[in-house]
Amino acid sequence: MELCVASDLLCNSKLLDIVEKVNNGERLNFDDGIRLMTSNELLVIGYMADMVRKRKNGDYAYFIVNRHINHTNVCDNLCNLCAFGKKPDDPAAYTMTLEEIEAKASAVRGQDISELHIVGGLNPELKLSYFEEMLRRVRRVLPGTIIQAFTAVEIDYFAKTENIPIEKVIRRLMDAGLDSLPGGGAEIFSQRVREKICEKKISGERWLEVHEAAHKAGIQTNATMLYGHIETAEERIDHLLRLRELQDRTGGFLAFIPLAFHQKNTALEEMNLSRTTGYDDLKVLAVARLMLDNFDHIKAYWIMIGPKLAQVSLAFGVDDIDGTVVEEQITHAAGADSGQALTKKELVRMIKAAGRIPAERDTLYKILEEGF
Ligand code: V47
Repeated sequence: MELCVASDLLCNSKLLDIVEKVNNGERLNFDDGIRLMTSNELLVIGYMADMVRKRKNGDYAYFIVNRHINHTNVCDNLCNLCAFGKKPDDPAAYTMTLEEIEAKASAVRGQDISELHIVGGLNPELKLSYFEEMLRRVRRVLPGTIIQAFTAVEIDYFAKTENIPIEKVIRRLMDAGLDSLPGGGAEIFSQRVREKICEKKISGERWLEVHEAAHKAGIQTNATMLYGHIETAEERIDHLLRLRELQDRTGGFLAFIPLAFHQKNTALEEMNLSRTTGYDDLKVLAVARLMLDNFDHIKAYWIMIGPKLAQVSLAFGVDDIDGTVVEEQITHAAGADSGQALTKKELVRMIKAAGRIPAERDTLYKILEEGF
C-alpha cells in the first residue's frame, strides 16, 4: 500500500483504514470516532488531523486581539462544574453597572481590539433592557469592535425571564449591536452527564436550538465541548456528531473549541477527578478536527490548556490559538494556572516558532494582518 512507504508508524497502525478515509476526504462515522478517541496512537491521529488542517487553512494559524468581560457572577443555575457562579448574597458576588462596563470598553479604546467577548451568570435581577443598553454603550464606545456575547444558556434565560421566544431575544440583541454568540454552555450534550455536572442548565437539544435560531437570524456562532470530567468516549463523539449535524444544516458555526475541565472550587472537586493530561488535550483537539469535517476552524483555548500545549496543538489539527483575552474569570476561578493575558507579540512568536504564518483575524475570520 502506497501509504506504508510513507512511514513505519502508519504501516503498523491499527487506524490505517481511517487514515485512508481521511486521505480520500471521506466522512468519518461514530465507530471511527470511538476508535480514534480510545486509541493511543496519538501521532497517527495528529498526522491525520494535520493533513485536514492543512487542507482547510494552509499554513495560516490564527489569533485575535480580544478582551473578555464577565459582567456578573450571580447565577441562578450554580452548576456543579462551575466555580464562577455565586448566590446573590455571597460576599464574592458582583454585578457590573452599565457605567462600569462602558468604562471597561472605553479603557481599551485605541488598542485595536477586534472583539469583545462578554458572558456572565444568570442573574434574575438583570432584564433584557440591561443587555440591550450594554450592547448599545459598547457599540458607541468601540464602533469597530465585534461583540461576541451571551452563551445559548443566557439567551434561553433572557427568553424565559421576558417570556418571549428566543428568536425575539436574538433579534432585539442584534438590533442593539450583537454580532456573534460564543460557544459556551454546551458542556456535553449527554443528558446523563448534564444531570450530574449542570443539573439546572438547559438541555443539549435546547443549546443546539438556540444556535440554530442564531444561524437562521444571520449570526455566526462558536461551539464548545467541556471534557475531562465524567464523560465517556461515546459521549464525546456523540457531542461532536450533533454539532456536525447542525453545521450540515446551517453552516453557521465558525469554530469549535474544546474546553478542558478544571475542578478547583467546584462542587465536583470532591470527586477528586484528575486534571486532563496533555495527551488527552491533544487527542480531543485532533479527533475534533477529524470528526468536524464541516467546521473550518479548531481553536485551542490556551487559558485552559496552557500556552505551550496550545502551541504544540498547531501540529495536531489546530489552526487557531484564540487571543489576548485579559481578565479571564471563569477558568481561573476553577484553578487555571495559565496567565490572564498574552500579548500580540507573544502569540505571533508562538505561531512563528511552530512554523506557521501568524494571521491576526477578527471574530468572523477576516484576516486583519498577516506575516508580522
Ligand atoms: O460556558 C465553566 C466552561 C465556558 C469550567 O466561543 C469551565 O470563542 C473548565 O465558553 N472548567 C466559558 N471549563 C468559556 C467559553 C469560551 C472560552 C473561549 C472562547 C470561546 C469562544 C468560548 O467555560 C462555560 C463552560 O462551558 N467552564 N466552568 C471549569 N470549571
